Amino acid sequence: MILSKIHRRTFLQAAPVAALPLFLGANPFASAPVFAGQNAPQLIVRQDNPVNLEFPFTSLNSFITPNNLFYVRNHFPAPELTAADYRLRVEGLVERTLNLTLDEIRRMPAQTVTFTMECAGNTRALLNPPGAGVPWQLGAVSTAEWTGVPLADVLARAGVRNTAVEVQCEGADQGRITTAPGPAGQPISFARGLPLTVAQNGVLLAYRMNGAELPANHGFPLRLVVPGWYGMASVKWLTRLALIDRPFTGYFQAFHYIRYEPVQGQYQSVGLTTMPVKALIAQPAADGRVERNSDVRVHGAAWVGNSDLRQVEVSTDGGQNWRAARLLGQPQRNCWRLWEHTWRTPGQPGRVMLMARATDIQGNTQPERHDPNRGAYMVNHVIPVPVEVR
Ligand SMILES: Nc1nc2c(c(=O)[nH]1)N[C@H]1C(S)=C(S)[C@@H](COP(=O)(O)O)O[C@H]1N2
Ligand SMILES: [Mo]
Repeated sequence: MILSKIHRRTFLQAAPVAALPLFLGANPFASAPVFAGQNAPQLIVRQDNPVNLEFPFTSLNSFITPNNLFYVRNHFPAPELTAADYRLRVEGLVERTLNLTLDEIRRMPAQTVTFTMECAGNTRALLNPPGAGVPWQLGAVSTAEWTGVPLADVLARAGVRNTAVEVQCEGADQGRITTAPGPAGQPISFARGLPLTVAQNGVLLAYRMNGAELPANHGFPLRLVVPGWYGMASVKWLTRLALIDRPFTGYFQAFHYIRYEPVQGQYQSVGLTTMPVKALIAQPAADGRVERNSDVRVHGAAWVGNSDLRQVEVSTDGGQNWRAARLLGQPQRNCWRLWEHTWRTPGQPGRVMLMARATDIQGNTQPERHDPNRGAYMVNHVIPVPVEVR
């Protein structure tokens, strides 16, 4: 099987551990696979079963991520749904219960949105110590053009009663929770609650991805696309929408994808929503080598959910001095922006720490350190990238 081949190749290319005087603690990339530039980029296997695949971020060279390189985050094995048998059930606090076929959904007026989706656990493997969960490094983030029907239109067709406050969105994938703590016994499905105000505003029921039919691993035949929000909101293999009169408290809502926030001296759990501002460096890659006295292109991507970027800055001296990077292309709401900076390398050989830092139009910038109240989620602090000048 092709996956085991990728698996072997990826894990054999462990980078050497290096001494890093400028960074507190260990090299965050100590076990990072080095991208071999001469090979065609491939997804990096982070977990076999269920399959979890990372976009090889160091190969970033286009705004749109091709479907075969778009990261995959599955909690359970992908269900095998067929277009013919598929139904979307809309029920709960509605005037009319619906059982829509795929054809009925496809016959409704379609829209296309481009959206950068990031898993809330992206970059957690670079925490020190690494965060628990799928060990994502840089690439649990990708950008695609999604085509489908506005969720608002389907909800209008069902007629939402005015007591409804949320849409409970359920996928057809199921499994037992084996990692404690979790609900024991019966299999559960992946389900999330979406506030109606969000559900009726720019959320899509997508059946196409980058012009192609939605691939199996990305939710065939129908998935939610919630622009600006972390990926967990974009429920795949969507088969049921239930209008409910209180916030949903299922396992993937109340136990996962939360952070803690002090409210009057007490810590309360808060569900994750939109992606805070973040920039990552694609090249040079961690532990890469560059020639001294030369011009080197430092480049990557930066994004923020439900806001806009103001600037991306680059430091080539471990965070002492910062220079504005060049933002490429045009800004697009809820999409990453590619950026670059030309770095004149030092005349002397040695180790250098590269950093990138993005700021949004509200002035929010990336923190220097991870906030432990976010657990292994929402990792958006500045990530130092060690590079060897020779
Ligand atoms: N039904 C279902 N939907 C799901 C998931 C899942 O496991 N099952 N994973 C979620 C998470 S955590 C993320 S980050 C995105 C990933 O979407 P992708 O696999 O298309 O990249 O899907 C979300 N939707
Ligand atoms: Mo995720």
